[in-house]
Amino acid sequence: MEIVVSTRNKDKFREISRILKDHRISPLSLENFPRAPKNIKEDGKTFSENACKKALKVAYSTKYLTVADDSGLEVEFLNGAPGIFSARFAGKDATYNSNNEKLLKLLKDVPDAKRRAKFICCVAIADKDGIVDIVEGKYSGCIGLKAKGTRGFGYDPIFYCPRLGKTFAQLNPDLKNKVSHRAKAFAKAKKVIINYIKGKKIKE
Ligand code: ITT
Repeated sequence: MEIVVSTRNKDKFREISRILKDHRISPLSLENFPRAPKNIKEDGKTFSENACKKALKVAYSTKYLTVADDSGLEVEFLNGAPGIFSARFAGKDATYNSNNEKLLKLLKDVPDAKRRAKFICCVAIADKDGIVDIVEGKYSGCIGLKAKGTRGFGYDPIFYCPRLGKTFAQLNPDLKNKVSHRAKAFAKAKKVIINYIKGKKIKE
């Protein structure tokens, strides 16, 4: 079954499509739907509200089963910031680099024990009639002292996983896609999608 992945972020699309892909699911990008809504305003107060908005708008417009991921990084020392503002932490024209620099600056001289952080990924699954389900995945680690590694995207170079002894940007992409917040959330989303497909077949 073809499903739409409602994201304009190519890095997220690459990870999501790799995690979701199997013989039953073909992920389609928004590039296949030129009339799908652009610049969906992320004005929710939670990851879940934003994920639902991104999934519903695209599902209504395309009529396809749609998944949307709203994700970000919560830093304990900053009381959960940047959180839902992760993409634009350093301002309206933020880049991955400027976000990372801002975060490292805010944590300058903060000792290791207080640099705990977690990635959150909330996934909303919707069809043309509304939300089908909402699932979430988390991954805990800490913010390193400087950027390391060239893989991944976003905050990956400064997100250190003590269990793996590496930043997310130093991981082989296949490993990140097995263990990350996104991997956990989309493993749950995959079950929801497969049940949805089975339910549809029974009705037909
Ligand atoms: P869409 O809304 O179009 O999906 P976006 O990039 O704006 O694209 P979000 O609002 O969900 O998506 O913001 C997610 C931000 O959180 C992303 O831009 C990164 O800065 C950060 N982020 C999320 N997952 C990440 C990951 O696996 N590694 C590093 N940074 C991540």
